[in-house]
Amino acid sequence: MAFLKKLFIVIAAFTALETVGTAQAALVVNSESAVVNPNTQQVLFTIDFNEVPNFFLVDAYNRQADSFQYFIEADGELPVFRGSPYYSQLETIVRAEEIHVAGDIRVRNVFPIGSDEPNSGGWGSLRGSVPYTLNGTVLTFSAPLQLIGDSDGLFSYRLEWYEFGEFRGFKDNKSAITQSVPEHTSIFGILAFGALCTGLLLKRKQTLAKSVASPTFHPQRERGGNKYPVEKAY
Ligand SMILES: [Ca+2]
Repeated sequence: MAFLKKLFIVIAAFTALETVGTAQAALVVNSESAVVNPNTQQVLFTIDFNEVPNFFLVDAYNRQADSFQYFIEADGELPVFRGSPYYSQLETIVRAEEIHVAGDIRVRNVFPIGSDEPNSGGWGSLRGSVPYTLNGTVLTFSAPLQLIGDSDGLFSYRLEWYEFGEFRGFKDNKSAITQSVPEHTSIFGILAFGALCTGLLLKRKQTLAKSVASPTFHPQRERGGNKYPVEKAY
């Protein structure tokens, strides 16, 4: 029994160590999404990390402490890495690995691979860049659909994340589209409400005018049962 007790204590200690190690070691993406607004033609990317990422600390090889990349595939199919070479179906690379250079997220062409542009990470030429917002562990940024190489709002992607250039994990997903109310409908709604109000107002005015022109019998008034005391009328 004593042996078993010792064994349990050892196992418990290892488990505790492992838990602490996991919590402190690796960057993890808890959740993420890419939501397209068809009215604005913008994509809102959101990532919720397990800890506040550090994009400005770099090592001797100019690799960021934390970074991520999106691999965009405009046809909307999964997996995004298919065919030969594995990146042949991709349209765009979205790189957080270059945040430490100019403070923004860069959007690059896939081809030509091995471009010698500085900071490209071996991917193609620079197409554009977008700012991001970091609120605690939640990072968001918006990009025009056109900039990420899509036209209909339906695309698939792989999100990978890294620490000092070391691969830490990935998520494959597809874009979602917001169910927004078309603008013309809401304007129509406002106009319809306005017309209804005007109509009611006119009707009320007409009714008032009618009652002034031809007073009707009010038994309450005749009996002095008004809201106001009779004296006030004099
Ligand atoms: Ca598409």
